[in-house]
Amino acid sequence: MKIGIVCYPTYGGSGVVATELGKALAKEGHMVHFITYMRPPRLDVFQPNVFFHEVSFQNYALFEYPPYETALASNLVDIVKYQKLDLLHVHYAIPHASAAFIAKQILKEQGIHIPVITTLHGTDITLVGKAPAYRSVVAFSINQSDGITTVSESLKKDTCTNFDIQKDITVIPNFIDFTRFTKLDKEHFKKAIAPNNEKVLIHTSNFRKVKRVEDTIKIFKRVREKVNSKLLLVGDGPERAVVEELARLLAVEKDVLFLGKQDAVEELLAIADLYLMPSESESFGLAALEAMACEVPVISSNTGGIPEINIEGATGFLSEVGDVEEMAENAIKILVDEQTLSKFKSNALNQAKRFDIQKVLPQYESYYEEVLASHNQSR
Ligand code: GMT
Repeated sequence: MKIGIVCYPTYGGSGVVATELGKALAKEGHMVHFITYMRPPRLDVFQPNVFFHEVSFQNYALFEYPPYETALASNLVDIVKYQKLDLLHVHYAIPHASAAFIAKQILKEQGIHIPVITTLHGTDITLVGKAPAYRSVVAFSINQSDGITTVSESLKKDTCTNFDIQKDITVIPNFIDFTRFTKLDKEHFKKAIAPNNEKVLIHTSNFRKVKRVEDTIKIFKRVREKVNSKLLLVGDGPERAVVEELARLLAVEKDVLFLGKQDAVEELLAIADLYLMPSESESFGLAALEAMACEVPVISSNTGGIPEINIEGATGFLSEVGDVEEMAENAIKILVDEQTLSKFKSNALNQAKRFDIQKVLPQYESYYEEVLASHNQSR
């Protein structure tokens, strides 16, 4: 199949999922064309069957805001036409689903019929998508898609609650590539970060408000009172300065390491004992799943799709959003006893195996075939 994948070229979850999916499809022999404004970070080495098209757009003095959606739609028209694509798979509704809709209409005028699949990832529905500024276009373009998937049951429910969706939504969960996310031996690294055998807590995110990174500091302060420990904060974003200030205010700054954006997250997860995800909302929580694949149990909030991956009392614990007291107590419960910790670690790995890319990839492939077949039939 010749597949066009549209995504954000960011470190964030939707871009990562789209890129890893495309690379895995290419390994299966599909021709995969990534279309976005910058090379996605995980598209870092040459791979056969993978192509990258940088969306070209021309700025003009009149444009206070460059019309990316128009440029993307125009680029899609050309790429579909000249690369003879069979299918467009867009990740994150805004503005990808509506740009794909425009491209599809233009192509139809030219006798080219291309089905569009939209995968919803979370904030495109739960946060920004339902805002009045975007709502009607988001609803329209989701409904105009030939196929709709969400990354969790929870996001499917949220989508149906927030929008009047007239089509079936298929849930295809996010996945893990175990050739990359697996427990590595990084003892030398562990010694550098935790020279006195401290336990290592970790959080990775884009430091947006929705991640509640401040809560990781509040949890850590309580944990450190009982357990000799360090906190690694990986990533960067708008909340970072506030979080750094809080670490100083709570006098834990010496044991909190801000590592910034990192490509090899698996090398950091290799030395971690516990992952913290206190998010306000999370459609899936891919970062927690990556941790679990590296044998790191998870202390999380019980919001959105997180309960579909983190199992209470087995792979970690879940608490109400903001209940840092309970999150800290649960973290201590896991960390104080080596036997308990090792049980949670192996449970985390076993649970992550359910989301092995080898199991999830065929679900996308058969969904593509199903959408293509019904699209061809309806013409
Ligand atoms: O979490 C973010 O801010 C990034 C966002 C994205 O769209 O890149 O992540 C969303 O998609 C991920 C991949 O499907 C999910 O694992 C995240 O849970 C989801 N984030 C939210 O729902 C807040």
